[in-house]
Amino acid sequence: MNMIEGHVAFEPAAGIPVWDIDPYTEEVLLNAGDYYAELRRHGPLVYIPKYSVLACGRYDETREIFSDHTRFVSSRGVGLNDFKYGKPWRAPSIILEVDPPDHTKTRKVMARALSPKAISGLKDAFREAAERIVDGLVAKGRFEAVAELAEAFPVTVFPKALGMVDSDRRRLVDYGAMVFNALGPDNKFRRAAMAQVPDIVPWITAACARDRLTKDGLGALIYGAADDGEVTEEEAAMLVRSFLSAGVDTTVTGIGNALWCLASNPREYDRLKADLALARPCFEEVLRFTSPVHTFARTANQDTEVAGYGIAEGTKILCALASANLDPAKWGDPDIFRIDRKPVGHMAFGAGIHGCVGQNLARLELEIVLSVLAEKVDRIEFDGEPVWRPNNAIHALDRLPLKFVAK
Ligand code: OVV
Repeated sequence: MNMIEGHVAFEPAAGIPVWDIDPYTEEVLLNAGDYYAELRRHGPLVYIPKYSVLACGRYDETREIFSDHTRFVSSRGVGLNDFKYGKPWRAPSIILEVDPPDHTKTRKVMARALSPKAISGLKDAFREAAERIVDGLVAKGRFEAVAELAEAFPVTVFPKALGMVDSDRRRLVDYGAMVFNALGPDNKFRRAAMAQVPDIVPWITAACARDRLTKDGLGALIYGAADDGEVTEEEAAMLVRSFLSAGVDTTVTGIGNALWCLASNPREYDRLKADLALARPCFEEVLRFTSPVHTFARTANQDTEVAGYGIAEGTKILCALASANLDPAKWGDPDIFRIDRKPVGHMAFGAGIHGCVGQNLARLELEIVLSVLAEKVDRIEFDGEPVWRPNNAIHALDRLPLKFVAK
C-alpha cells in the first residue's frame, strides 16, 4: 500500500480534474481567495496529486459531504491522517473524531452543557468582561487587537465559564492552534505545532481533571453526566479537553476577524451602531465572509459517488468550508460584506451531526462583544497593516493594529 500523509494514495476516478496545487503553502493559506475561486472553477471535485486527496469547494457538494456522516466518516480523522492506519498525535477526540453510535452519546452530554438554557447564566459575566476590556482600549486609543481584545475576551470569560481553577492564556490559545495545524500535512506549520506538544499537552490534560474544575461551571456539568452514568469519568475528562480544543482559538479568531471586517467596512459598522439587533446577523456574516475554520476533511468509508464522480473507500476529501461560504452560485454577491445578509446555511459551523456543538456559546460571546463595541466605540480604524497567521485549518489574524475613536 502506498501511503501519503498518513492515508492510502489512490488514482482518481475517470473524469475528475487533476489540479497540481499545494493548498497548504504559506502563500495559499495567507491569501486563499484565488485558490478557492480556482477550486470551484475546476468543478464539484478535484484531485490534488501532491497529497492524493480530493477537494471540494462548491457549496452544494461541500454541504452534501458534510451532511452525510454514513458515507463520509469522522472516525478516520478530519485531517489528512487516516486513523485506520496510523496512530494519531493525541488520543482522538470522543466527539469530533468518532461516528455514531459513539458520537451520539457524547454529543448529547456536550449539547446539554452548551444548551441555550445552560449558557444563559453566563451573559452578565460576559458583558462585564467585554465592557471592562473595551473601556480600557477606548482609553488607550491605539492597540494591538489580536492580543488585547480577540484573545483577551475569550481567555477571560471561557476558562471561568468552564470552571477552570488554573488558566494559562498562552497555552490555551496555542493548544487550539496546535489541534488545527495538526489536521494538515507534515509541513512547517504542523511541525512547529508538534514541537509545542511536550510543553502544552500535559498542562491541558491536567487542567481537564475533575479536581481542577469548580463545581459550578460547564466542566462540572460534564462530570455530572459521569455521575449519572452517561459517560465514564475518563470520558468526561476527554470532553472537557474538547472544550479547550475547540472553544478558545475559534472564538479568538471570530473576534479578530469581526474587527477586521468592521475596520474594512466602516459603513457596515455605522449600521451596527444604529441598530444593535444587527449584532447577531453581523457575526453570521463575519463567519460566512472569513470562515474561522477554513477546511475540515472527511474520509469515504465506502465506494460511493458525489456529483456523478466515483469516490473509492479510503479517499480523503478536503472540504473547503471557506470556499463554500464564498460560492457565488449560493450567495450571489459573496465578496460583499453585508451585516444584514443573514447568511442562513453558511458552513462556518459545519453541518450535519458534527455541526459545532458550541455555536450558541460562540454567538453569545460575539453578540456581546459586538454590542459593547457599538455602544462605546464610534469608529474602528486600522492603525497599521493587519497580518494574517497561516494555519492548516484556521483562518486567523496574527496582528491587528487598531484605533478606537470613542463615542
Ligand atoms: C478542532 C476541534 C474542533 C471540534 C472539536 C475538537 C477539536 C475536539 O477536540 O473535540
